[in-house]
Amino acid sequence: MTRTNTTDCNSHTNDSNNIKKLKRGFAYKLFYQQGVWPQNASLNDYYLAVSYTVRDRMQKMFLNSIRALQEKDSKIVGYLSAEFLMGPHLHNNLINLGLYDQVSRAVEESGLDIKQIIDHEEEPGLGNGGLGRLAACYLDSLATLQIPAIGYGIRYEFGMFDQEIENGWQKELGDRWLHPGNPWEFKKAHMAVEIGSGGYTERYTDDHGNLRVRWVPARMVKGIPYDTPVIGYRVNNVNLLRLWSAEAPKSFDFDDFNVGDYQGAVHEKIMAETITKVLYPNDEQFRGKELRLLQQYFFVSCSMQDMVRIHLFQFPNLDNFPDKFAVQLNDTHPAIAVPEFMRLLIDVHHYSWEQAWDIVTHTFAYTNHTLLPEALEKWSVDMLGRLLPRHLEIIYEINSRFLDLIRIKYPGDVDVVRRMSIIDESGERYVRMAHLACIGSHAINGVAELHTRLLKNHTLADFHRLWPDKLTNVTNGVTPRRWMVLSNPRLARLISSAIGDGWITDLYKLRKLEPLVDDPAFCEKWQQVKFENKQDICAMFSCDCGPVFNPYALFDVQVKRIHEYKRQHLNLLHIVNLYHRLKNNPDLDVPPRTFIFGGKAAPGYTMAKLIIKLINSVADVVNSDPDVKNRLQILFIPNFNVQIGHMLYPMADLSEQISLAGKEASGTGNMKFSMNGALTIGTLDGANVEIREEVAPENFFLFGMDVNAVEDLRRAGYNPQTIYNQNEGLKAAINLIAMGHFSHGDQELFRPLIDSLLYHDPYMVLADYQSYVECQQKVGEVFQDPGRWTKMAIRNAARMGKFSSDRSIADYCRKVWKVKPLPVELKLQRLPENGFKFP
Ligand code: 4GP
Repeated sequence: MTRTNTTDCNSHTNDSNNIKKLKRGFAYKLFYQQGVWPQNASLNDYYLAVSYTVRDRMQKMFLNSIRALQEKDSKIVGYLSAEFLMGPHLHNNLINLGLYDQVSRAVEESGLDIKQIIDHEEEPGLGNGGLGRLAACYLDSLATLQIPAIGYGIRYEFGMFDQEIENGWQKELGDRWLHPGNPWEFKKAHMAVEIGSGGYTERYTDDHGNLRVRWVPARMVKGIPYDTPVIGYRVNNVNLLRLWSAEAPKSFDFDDFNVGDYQGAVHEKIMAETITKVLYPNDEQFRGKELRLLQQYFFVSCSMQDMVRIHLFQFPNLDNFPDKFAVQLNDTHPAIAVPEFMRLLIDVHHYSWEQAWDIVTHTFAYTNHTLLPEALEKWSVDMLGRLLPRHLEIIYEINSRFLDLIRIKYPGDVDVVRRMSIIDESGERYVRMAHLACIGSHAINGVAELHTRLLKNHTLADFHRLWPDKLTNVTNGVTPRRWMVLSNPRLARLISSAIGDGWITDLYKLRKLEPLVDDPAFCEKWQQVKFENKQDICAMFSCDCGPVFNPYALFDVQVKRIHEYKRQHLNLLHIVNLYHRLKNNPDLDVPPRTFIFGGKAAPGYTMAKLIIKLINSVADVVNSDPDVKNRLQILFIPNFNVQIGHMLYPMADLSEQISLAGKEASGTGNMKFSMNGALTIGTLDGANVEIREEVAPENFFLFGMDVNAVEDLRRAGYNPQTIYNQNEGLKAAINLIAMGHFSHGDQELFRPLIDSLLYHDPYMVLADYQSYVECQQKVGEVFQDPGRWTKMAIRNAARMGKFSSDRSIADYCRKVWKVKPLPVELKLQRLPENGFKFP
């Protein structure tokens, strides 16, 4: 898996030649593309000039990759995802291209600062959290493993909102990622496709006497693809992220304009462009908005039409489509692809129902990402029928045939028919998208072993009983390129100097670190890396007014979306308890701790927003209390995103993975922390279970109930008040909050949160409290033995092989997609001296 004929060259002369060329490239781009003199250029101009220069270096590979696809009959993965949380591109591309050192020297010799240029990039935040970031890791691994793939999604004009903290509360600001200009994308206006909505369907007889159906949409919009090249690590393969943007079919209506209706003239344009305007910021919370359904249909139809076009470029018909494309539905957001592809096959390409269904069900596979019932998408039949009348007809037909099968399989069992139907008829009628996805796919997977087991036994139990081989597990993974090499260069250097750099593309090689736990010099270097990473963040946050963080403290970090099931409030109860104990007993033998939080709350999720306010309120009091100075500090880092993640995972000592067992499908932050040498405190939930298996129980701080205990407790009748009444420490912590200690005496502010914990506690925070506090006590004790801690940390990192997204993608390729690598050769090396002769 090495690149051939690349600019990545070792010799000194070549190096300096390349640097010269790069410098010339920057100047050229600044002059011709940005149109400025260096002395007038802004930082943004420099960023763009450097990025365009780097992008040019990818073009040769990009075009050769496309050629390889056209020449060789290989299968392509079409990854349909409403979210791709890519993170900044420049730094990643430099690393994958092997150009980081040369470009930073060229930048430096041009009088600029590479860090400043890299940090200037506005990251494309086109995702909410786990699901979108996973999609981005998978694109990196697909390219690195040389698997041809196209990621299909939406080019939201406004991605995830920016979070500011004002007086302790979250404030949402619009994200302006496109504002500075996006040097990484290519607009392909000539590949636009047309997308309908609304209207009606009609029956007609074609010239051959066949009865056919036609959808007559009321409105049309154009889908314009924007392509971002995705380069693998040190290979020639460049894949594609193709994001769709909506435009009106014509810019405005001259008739309206001429009669003076200026508003009316642009109305259609504005309406069309609304479709891809904004990402819905709800994580695992279904909201049933019409525009969201339109977004889903829009990008799915664009993508399916695109794949059909690519296929027909090579083949006379769609008979063998599933041999050419494996299409993954990343959750149910793209599940409307099932009836859309049926429509294309039957209405447009005139396949019979049976032929079409065979093609569809051999094409799609579906990944489920959540067990939360409130996250499962179900669209009102009325709305879906209004927006997509033909699709509703097709869904009914799919359902009717499917239910016939169920009736034959389970004669007389009306209950199973009701449960498995695509249409939920228990009240207002809904289309259950998960059922549609399951029925239309040849494979279904969960994202961690426990999650898959729970899908099999609960959420999708009926489907599993019907098709025992369809449901499989593919445990999530994350890319070590971004999450180690890019974000933790000190650690990456240390590891490579000890065991070589093979681990970057084969993470199991980290195992070679294990014997080094007995090498004191290595352990010392390991500690030094962590310490320097911590110092970096301390330097960023030290100012006259705010707390100065102590790099010798235990850095205890919880960064992820704010959600009650993730239990940031459990973490807080422990902090308040520790604070209370330290106040009462200044001699308490616990190590100093810095608690760090980060994460966004969905704008409409009141309780999550109140948790943010509580974190900040507790921070205000604790950080300014001289009694605990240097022993307890709390920091809420606003606007947690990929960029901030780069900084936080490498400096953590302790990773908080404390969700209620059975709620977190997998988690991926847990993997990022461990590979960077943090120890986990966690429940037996999601991928924690497998992380603990890999690193061994003695290197993992386990607490709390497992899924069975949770189930038993719920069945027995859970009463949080009993726990509160019996646990003095818990009572003291809750009372401190309730009495207004952290809210200037205001006893009302946090009452909804306290009441929820005391009278309802849906995520059983109180039930796990004591076990958590005891486990934290153990964490503190172990941390006071740095030798032991370091060994545990090294063992954690060393055993992370399984959690590389390369392993996940290899699993998908083998179990689900049946695709093979297509190594790309650089046939076209350079442009011909005399230019091309255009065909
Ligand atoms: C998330 C899950 O909550 C998380 O456990 C998992 O690691 C991640 O997907 C990737 O599989 N789910 C979502 C969602 O982000 O919107 O359902």
